[in-house]
Amino acid sequence: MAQEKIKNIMALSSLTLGKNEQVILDLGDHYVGHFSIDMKSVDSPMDAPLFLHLKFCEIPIELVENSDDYDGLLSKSWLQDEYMHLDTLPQTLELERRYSCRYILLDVIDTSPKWKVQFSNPTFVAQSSADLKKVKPVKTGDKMLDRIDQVGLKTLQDCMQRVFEDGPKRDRRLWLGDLRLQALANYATFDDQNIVRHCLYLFGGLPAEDGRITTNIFTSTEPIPDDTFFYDYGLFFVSTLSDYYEHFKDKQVVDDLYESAKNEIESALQAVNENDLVEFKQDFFVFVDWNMDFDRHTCAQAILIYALRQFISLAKLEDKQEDVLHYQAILNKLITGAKEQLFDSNQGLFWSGEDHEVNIASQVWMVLAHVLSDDDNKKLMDNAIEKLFPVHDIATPYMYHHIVVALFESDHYHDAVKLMKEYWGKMVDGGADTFWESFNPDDPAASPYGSLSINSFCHAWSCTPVFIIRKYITKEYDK
Ligand code: RAM
Repeated sequence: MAQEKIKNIMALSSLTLGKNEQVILDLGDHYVGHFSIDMKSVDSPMDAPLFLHLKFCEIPIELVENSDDYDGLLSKSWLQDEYMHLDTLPQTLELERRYSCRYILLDVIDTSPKWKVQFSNPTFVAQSSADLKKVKPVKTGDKMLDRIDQVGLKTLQDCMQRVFEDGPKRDRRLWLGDLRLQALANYATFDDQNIVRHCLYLFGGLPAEDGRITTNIFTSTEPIPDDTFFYDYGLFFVSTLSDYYEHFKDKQVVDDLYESAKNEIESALQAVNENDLVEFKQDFFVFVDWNMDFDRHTCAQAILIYALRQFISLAKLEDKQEDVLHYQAILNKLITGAKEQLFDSNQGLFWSGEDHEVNIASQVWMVLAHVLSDDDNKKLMDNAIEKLFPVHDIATPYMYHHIVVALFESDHYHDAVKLMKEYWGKMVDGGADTFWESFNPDDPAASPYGSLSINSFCHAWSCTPVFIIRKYITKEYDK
């Protein structure tokens, strides 16, 4: 490793590197884009090719992890390493692939004993479809919240490419659960209507053969729907459509996608049993969070109620009276079912599944679904705070978003702000330039995929403080 720290990038060419020598370039912030660099040989004529390894890293820890040791669940091909032989120098190396990074490792595997390589003119051309200059940074009067907002904005910007990507390092594609939150964050900030409309049409226009809406779409070629389905993500198509209408009042999109939304509601209702409760008879998968160890039946019931309410407002908008009456009756039964069969009045909390498990996610989703009156929602969250806080074993900012919003919506302003500062603030204290896909403060090195190096460290579902702050704290955004 070249031990020198050069502050001026123009001085890079003062270094000559041979076998096993490395240099790290620091872009100063996280970016998504393309990299090129000039290279020439120095000393004797090149009597062997240059064997070069480049590694693009979002956070410093990726620099010290050896990709050869990777043994995680997802493909190793997501690790941003390149190995190449360059037979002749000088030349400009222009890499075709797009990278997501702040740090670039130039790792010279070998030159030859007789010559060395000299790098110059490193160039990173960053790309995004969102312009940070268009967004007014918030002034909350709290330094940490303001910093959380900046990091959140950068996260959202770097994930806004041709579509809303989940993460520009991995999986680089459009996921429905992520889209719902990205769209909300976008409304409060960049306010790009086209990108949300485009993503909604992709999901609505590319259903599976049975009409179900996929969880995610591959968008780097002709769009291809994936063959996986999550109960909650499918319902969030309805939710995203409804939020879009609420924000832009663009009825044409609702006209076009109403039937797709209705199909999705119909397919979700198939999981409701004769007691008006969601029961997973078939191979339903409900995501909610990357911690897979808690029961999700009550979350699924609440998410169905949440989305059905939004669907009914779309049915009213479309003037479908029959649908309004039909689905309102179902909604009433689902709410009664939840209150009468899932609520434990002794504890003042909802339980979930056959073992009557009490978990945070169930309370949070029931609050968000507004199954109880506002007063009872407040009491529910009081009980959750007393018995289930501090929060443990929640793996993602995605679920923390829902916890924080449930606190605000149940009149727990201070607990909400405190939790947001503790959780996102801990990533800021950990040096985050952009927020991470997964973060469990009790176990910061945890990964849903068994290896930290495959995690995405710029992941859009973690950017939502930009929405939460503007909606609930500075109240600049009112939807
Ligand atoms: C991850 C994706 C995405 C999320 C799914 C469930 O693989 O990155 O963010 O929606 O999991």
